[in-house]
Amino acid sequence: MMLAPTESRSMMIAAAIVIAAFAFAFVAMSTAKMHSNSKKIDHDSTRENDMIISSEHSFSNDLLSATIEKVYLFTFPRVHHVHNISPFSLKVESFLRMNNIRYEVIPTFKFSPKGQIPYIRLNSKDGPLIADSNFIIRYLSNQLGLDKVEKDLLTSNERSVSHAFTRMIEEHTTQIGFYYRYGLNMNKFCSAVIPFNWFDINGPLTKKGKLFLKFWMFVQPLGFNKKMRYLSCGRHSDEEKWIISCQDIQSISDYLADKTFIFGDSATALDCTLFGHFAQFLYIPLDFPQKRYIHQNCDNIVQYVERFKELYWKDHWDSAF
Ligand SMILES: N[C@@H](CCC(=O)N[C@@H](CS)C(=O)NCC(=O)O)C(=O)O
Repeated sequence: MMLAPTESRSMMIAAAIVIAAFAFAFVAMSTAKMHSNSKKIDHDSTRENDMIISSEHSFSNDLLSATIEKVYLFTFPRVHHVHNISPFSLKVESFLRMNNIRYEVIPTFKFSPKGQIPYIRLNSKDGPLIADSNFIIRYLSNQLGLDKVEKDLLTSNERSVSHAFTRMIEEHTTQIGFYYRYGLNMNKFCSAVIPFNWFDINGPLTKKGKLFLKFWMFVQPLGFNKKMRYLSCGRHSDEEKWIISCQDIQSISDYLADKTFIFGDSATALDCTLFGHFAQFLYIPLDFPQKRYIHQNCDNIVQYVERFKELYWKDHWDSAF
């Protein structure tokens, strides 16, 4: 069917209008997106600046003006051999014990707003919350003046070492240890340390508790192996993972040498960190490659971990099991 010239002209005009409308919408949307991105960038850079300005604290004024009467430490329930399966919780609890801070452990599977364990609440079970072991220690140190003590005790070089070793063991060495126990040996790990009623924190053994344990044993290896794929150290072969994590351990052993604690005669926050992580390798009855390495090459670490446990945990370590 042929169109009359006037009809074909009006169809072309209609098509041109539709195309122009689409083009306009596209440009408008792109501009809006660019605008919102630039706003986002401004917002982010402002936040970053705030963080830099307040890098000493980065805690709210409410938290900074709080007095600390008692600390409630929210963490997983106790386990066999290593007290807590979270090295980060062991570290915080060690810090509380080392500094004689009044505390109570609240066993839980409820994670912090950051999606992790441990966290603390101040002065009551629903008091102000602080999440992440390093934030907790920084906050308590700041509030109780312990940071000044540590500043007087340590040189600036030692403080840099403390920072670097903390990051290394938490973000690298221990992640490889987690991969060994969760990614490759979840069943053996659970049989070794997890009490059969672990998930029954509020009462006697329930069907639900048993089911949770089964579910966790199924999902934890999947979740952790997925996480490992996103970590740079996860790209190496297993053999290489053991080697690079043992290199971390060797560097700590070399630095510790024959000192009582990592920086000499007095224990500091870094000793709490190292204890929390090494205790996992040494006391969990699993054949960690890192454990074998420590026993063969780093007797000073074995002695050091025992020394710390004896001094700051004593009978409390074994009391419940
Ligand atoms: N940076 C955190 C790490 C805490 C952490 O990794 N906790 C583990 C339990 S040991 C956890 O909550 N994992 C769950 C997750 O990260 O999704 C800290 O120092 O507290």
